[in-house]
Amino acid sequence: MNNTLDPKHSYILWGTPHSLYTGKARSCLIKKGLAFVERCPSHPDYKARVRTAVGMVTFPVLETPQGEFIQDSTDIVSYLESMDEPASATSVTPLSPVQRVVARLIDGFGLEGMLQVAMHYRWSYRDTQELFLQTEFGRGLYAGADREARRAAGRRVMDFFSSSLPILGINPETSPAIECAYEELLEALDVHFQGYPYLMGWRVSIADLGLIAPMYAHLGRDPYPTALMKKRAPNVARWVERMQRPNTPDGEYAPHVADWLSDDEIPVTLEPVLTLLFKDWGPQLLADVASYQHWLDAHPGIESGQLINFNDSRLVHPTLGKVSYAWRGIQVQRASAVHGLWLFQLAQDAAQAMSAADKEKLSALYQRTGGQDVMALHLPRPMERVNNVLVLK
Ligand SMILES: N[C@@H](CCC(=O)N[C@@H](CS)C(=O)NCC(=O)O)C(=O)O
Repeated sequence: MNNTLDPKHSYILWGTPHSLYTGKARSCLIKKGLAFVERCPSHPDYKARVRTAVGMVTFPVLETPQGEFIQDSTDIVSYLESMDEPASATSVTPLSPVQRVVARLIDGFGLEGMLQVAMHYRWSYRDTQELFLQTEFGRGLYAGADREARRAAGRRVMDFFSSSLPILGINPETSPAIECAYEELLEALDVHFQGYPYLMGWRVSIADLGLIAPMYAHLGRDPYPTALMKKRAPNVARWVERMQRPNTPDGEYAPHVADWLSDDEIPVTLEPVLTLLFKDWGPQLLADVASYQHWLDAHPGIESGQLINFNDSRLVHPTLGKVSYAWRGIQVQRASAVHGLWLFQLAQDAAQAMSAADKEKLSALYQRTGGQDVMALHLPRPMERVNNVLVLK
């Protein structure tokens, strides 16, 4: 693979610093040691080439040296993985079965299960970080030297994003529970990162790439939540920094072999993190699966290739309508999140492919971490990504 920084032949990552999903793709490129340049959608080529190729205004998009355009942070990681030998040192997908399923689950939780907390801390504290947000949203849209023009460009789109809070179930009733859940997660992660540089141990994996999505752009970069993270969980803040750096020997930890744990083991300190994953993402997944079933029932005979969305629009966050579920003592009402189901399906596919003995080991882990109900879930019909959208398989 071409690994020298030649803007004509290296990867181009189309995205912005403040974008949640771009953070996953960026850390993947960095950790794999690949040469890339990052370009904002304010670049004239975005409209001319990228938007046309992808068929939507969204990012991240990876432009490969061969001229392909890949949208979706998970598809970007899968593509980059396909360029590596599975057993190579730069692969980020564990080969052993239990580790693979756990890493996939955390990937999905970070990307979709934590969207609510990321958006809460960005927009519920808008007053305290207004200028930062204007500048960052403007950065993606305006490339000139006029500071006020950049801020104005940011202001023009911010209301669109902040208005999605009710759709995500974020309101004064749910906000205290969202914050409580996040602070518990920070605590569990801080304990974990005391002992290990990465979620799955001594080596970066897709689990880190999923979790860095909300933890970098929103929770580890916007002023209000960054201060919270640094004050409450400095080891997590350090991991966020580590995810922006190439793989280097970690002198701050005791000497170790830079790999995942042997014998398909999961770090003991990751179990409290998994407990929170099941507790906090589980009710949403259950409700989203039920909503998917309901949609399928309402469309008998629906064929493979059918767009999975409440209408025919190609949306980056498709939904099948409203869901309502009990969570941490309150009732959450929000739009169902189809994309989270696809990510969950990736974990379930890995779980299905296991041997009976490995399934038993995984099941023991779920029992210790309260994941039985969630892992008993199955998508009533598989989905796949075709032409940058989710469709029935
Ligand atoms: N599933 C996509 C999500 C991409 C995404 O939501 N990107 C944001 C920018 S960070 C976006 O395009 N938002 C516009 C919208 O929600 O319509 C991925 O993983 O790349």
